[in-house]
Formats: sequence, structure tokens, C-alpha cells
Amino acid sequence: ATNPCCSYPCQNDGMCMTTGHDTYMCDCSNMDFYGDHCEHPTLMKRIKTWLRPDTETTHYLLVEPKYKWIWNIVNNLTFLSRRIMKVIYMLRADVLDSPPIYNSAHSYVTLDAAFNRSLYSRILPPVPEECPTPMGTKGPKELPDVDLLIKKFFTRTKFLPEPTGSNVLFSYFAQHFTHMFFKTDFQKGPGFQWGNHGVDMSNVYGKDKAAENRLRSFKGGKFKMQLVKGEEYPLPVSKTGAEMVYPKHVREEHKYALGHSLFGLLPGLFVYSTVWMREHNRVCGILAKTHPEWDDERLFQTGKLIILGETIKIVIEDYVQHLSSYNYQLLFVPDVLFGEPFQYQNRIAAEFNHLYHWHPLMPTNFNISGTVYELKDYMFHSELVIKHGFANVLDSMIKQRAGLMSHHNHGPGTLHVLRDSIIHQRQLRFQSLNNYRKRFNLAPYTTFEELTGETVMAAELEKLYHDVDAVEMYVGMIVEKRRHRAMFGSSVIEIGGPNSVKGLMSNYICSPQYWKPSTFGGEVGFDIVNTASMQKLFCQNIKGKCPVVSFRVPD
Ligand code: MNH
Repeated sequence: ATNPCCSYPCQNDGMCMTTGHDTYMCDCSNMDFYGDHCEHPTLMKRIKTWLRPDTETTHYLLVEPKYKWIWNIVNNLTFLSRRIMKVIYMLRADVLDSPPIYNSAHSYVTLDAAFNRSLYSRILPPVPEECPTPMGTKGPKELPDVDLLIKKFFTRTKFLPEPTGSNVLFSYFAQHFTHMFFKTDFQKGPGFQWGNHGVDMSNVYGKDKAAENRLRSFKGGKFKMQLVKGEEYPLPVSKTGAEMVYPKHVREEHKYALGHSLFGLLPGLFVYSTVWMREHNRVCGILAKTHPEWDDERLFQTGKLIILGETIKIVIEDYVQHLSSYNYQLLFVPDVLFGEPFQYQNRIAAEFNHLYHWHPLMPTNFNISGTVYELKDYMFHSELVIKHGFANVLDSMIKQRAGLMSHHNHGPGTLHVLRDSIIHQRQLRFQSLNNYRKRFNLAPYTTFEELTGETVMAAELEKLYHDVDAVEMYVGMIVEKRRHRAMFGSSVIEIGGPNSVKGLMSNYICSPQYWKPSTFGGEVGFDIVNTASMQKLFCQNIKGKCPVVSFRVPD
């Protein structure tokens, strides 16, 4: 007998539990559904579903130019736009389990899932080992050959530009920001991680106290930095003892000490590391003026709180704003959640990490002030930023187009990462894309054509996977048709969205105890947080002419 839960018989995220060798039950407790398979919605649920437009309609209303005038009005009505933001926060965060109930070690609920923070959580549990196929009961007994998949669906032959106009400044922001919480401990295995499960600014300050201390000057709360041509830059590793990963060929003086051990990888990561360190030092200078009574430690700690606040503000109002393509202006307003049932705790899910593998965003070659660098001449060459000048590099990042987040657009330099991540998803026994779609209230695809929106890949995928219910999560997300005027397909948006909102708004600083001026050194600091923007982040920390800072290539 096989485990009868392998066929995922319970509907609407009802819990399947075996009750003997070949029987099972669906537990629909605390749900809006009832019945043997949790298939019947309650009356309240039916009314709610009837009142609430489906996700495709909502998306269309938010991005379609012909409704832009409505949003222009809404954006200017503070009361209404704050109301809408509250609804977005609550509906998005509500989709996730908090505290988490699964991790990659078990296919059922465990205490370990909630207590063991060295593992990523799981949104859906792994497919049980004893199931007939890797996706449960559907699809082939053995999943398609990884290298065949990469060749057929992933490899870039010609650079495909990002159609909403995103630039490389955007790609690097995504990478720099998310690497503070996507930190797989590959030595232990793909289910393990070495971070704090949230926005802790370890990408700027270092992974722990010791790492942080190596970057500090212990004067005025500031980072220890060097002046080059009148601008602050991070110091070389030799002057700090920071633990950085650089290949042997990199010259000692070009190995810079940054918050994340891997950020020597790309000059764009060096740019973001540098600008945040400068911003921290600038903020500490302001704090020292308002608080002459404070010592180095208090200035440092308060500066860090402000930098974290600025980061969330910028992530929501500049970065997510851009990536959503919404005509509605998103807001960072933690106070709208006060008094509501909302958990100020977060856990990073393995699925969130995997869906954020946005390597197609990176172009094949990199242009700095007219010089075109191949990835091999660019990787681990942070010194190019100093050589070309910070403002020039920033300008080039704004002007270079990012790649389309889609099939046939993984550059040669990241194919090995892609290969590893598909293998890891299989080791972690991720459920099918369609199971994730159901989990996030999206209709599962019924045909391969519906998934891809075309016929050629659809036919090839059908040969490899047999059943659309057996398509793997990441593979499916990459071949998925793009949503109307969006950067991604609906799966990335509807699965990524809740994880993103929850991760940002459940930050400790958003709780009523933290979210007040005194936490940030008074009105001056609170104001820095509440008015932060990409434009100011760069222009207040740059010598020379500051360009218009945007995540879109200017016309
Ligand atoms: Mn990227 C992991 C290289 C751009 C998101 N990336 C990795 C790894 C390498 C890597 C190497 C480690 C994977 C492994 O050992 O299996 N990444 C690159 C390179 C570029 C790049 C060379 C640019 C060129 N990466 C990006 C961009 C994003 C991104 C842009 C967008 C957010 N990368 C990730 C994520 C991981 C990752 C997420 C997983 C990190 C982890 O699990 O620790």
C-alpha cells in the first residue's frame, strides 16, 4: 500500500493524515471549509469569495493604464490609501502560517519546525519519501534530466530585455537586499540556513557581533572607512580582519571588507554596501549633533535602527513599488496594524528563497561609462567602482537595462547556480507548482498551454512531465506566461508577495513598542526613516552631480 496522502486528496489546504496503511482523513479544523475533503466553503466564505474580486481582476485594476486616474485620486486621499495599505498588509500576511509548522525535515507538522531556527521553514511540506513519484502520484517516476531542462528552457541565446524598463540598479538592489536573509548553509544541506530570518541589516553590518566589530571605528558610532578622492569607501580586508570570500587571483588591496562575506562578487554589491555604510556614518553625524550626551555605542545602535527603518521604507515605496507595476502608491505605515491580530515574527521559507533566484535579471556583459566588461573581468573587481568613480558607476547602472525574468534568459555565468538550485529543490522534495498555486488561492493550470501561453514549450514540457500537475515549482515559474504589464508570471507574484509583505511588516521595529521617535533618536531620526528614498540615499552620499535615481532606464 502507498501512503494515500500522496495524491493530495484534501482540498483548500485541508490537512491530510493517514489513519492506517491505506486510509486517511482530512482535518478541516479552523478553516473556512468543511466536508470529508474540506471541499465545501462555509456560508461566510462564499459571501467573502463573492465580494472579493479574483487575483487576476485585482491585478488588472492595479496596473492597467486606463484606470490610472482612479489611483491618482486614491493616492492623494491619505485616509483611503492608508486603509487600502492596511488591507494589503493583512490579506497578504494572513496567507502564511505564523508561527511556521513545517520544515524540510518532515512531511508533517512538527515542533522542530517552529523551534529550530537553523532551518528554513516550508510553506508546503516535502512530498513524503514513500510516494510513487517525486510529485506524489502524478508525473514520471524520475524527473527530467536537469541539463536537458537547462538547455531546452533556460539558456540565454540572445539577451532578452526586461519589458517594463527595469535597470541593473534594480537587479543589484534585489540581490543586495535579499542576501541578508537568503543564506543557505550549503555545508549542512539545502534546508539549512545561517541567517536571522528577516530584515536585520546583516548585509551591511555583518553576520554577528564579532563581524560587526571588525567594521566599526568605535568613534562617533561610525564605520571605519577610507577616503579616496574625497569619498568614503570600505577598507581592505587586511585592515579589518573581516571574513570575506575572494578567489586567489584578487589582489590584497582590492579585497574589500563588507557586511556579507560574498559581496566582493560584483561591483554593484560593492556600490550598495558602500552607499549604506556612508549613510550610516552620515546619520551618526546627525545623531551626534542632536545628542552630544551619547557615546559611540548608543550612536552606533541608534544609527543601525535608522538604517533598518530606511531600508524597509525604500524597499516598500521604491523597490516593491517598481516591481509591482501598480498605479497605486504603496506605503510604509506600520501604525495601521496596531491593535490588529498581527504576529511580529517571521521565518524565511525555502520556497521563498528559490522563487527569488532572479538570475535572468542580470545582463551578460556590464557597461561602465562606455567600457563593456564581460562577467569574468567584472566579477570580484570591486575596484572598478573606485577606478571609474562612484557617480559614474551609479549612472551606468541606471542606464543599463536588466534582463527579462523568464525562460531562455539565464546568462552563461549563472547556469551553474540554476543547476544547483533545481537539484536542491528535488532533494528538498518541493511539491508541484500547481500545489503551490492552490495553496496561494490561484487556480491550478489545467494544460501546459495555459501555463506557458504558447505551444512550442508546452509540447516539450508535456513530453517531459506527462501531467501539468507534475511540473516543478521553479521550472514552472520560469516558463510561466507573464502577467499583464508585469515583470513576472502570477505564481512568482502571488507566492512572493505574501512572503515579502510578511517579512517587511513583521519586523520588530514595526511593532508598537519600537515604532516611535525615541527609538530612532527623536523626531530627527524618525523623520529620516519616514522620508527615506533611493534618490536621497544616493544623492546625500555622493560627490559630484547626482543623476535621477530610478529603477527604470530613463527614456
Ligand atoms: Mn545569485 C545564490 C551567483 C545574481 C539571487 N548566486 C547564488 C550563488 C551564486 C550566485 C554563486 C550560490 C549558489 C550555489 O552555490 O548553489 N548571482 C550570482 C551571480 C550573479 C547573481 C554571478 C550575477 C551575475 N542572484 C543574482 C540576482 C539575484 C540573485 C540578481 C536576485 C535576487 N542568488 C540569488 C539567491 C541565491 C543566490 C536568492 C540563493 C542564496 C542562498 O540560498 O544562500
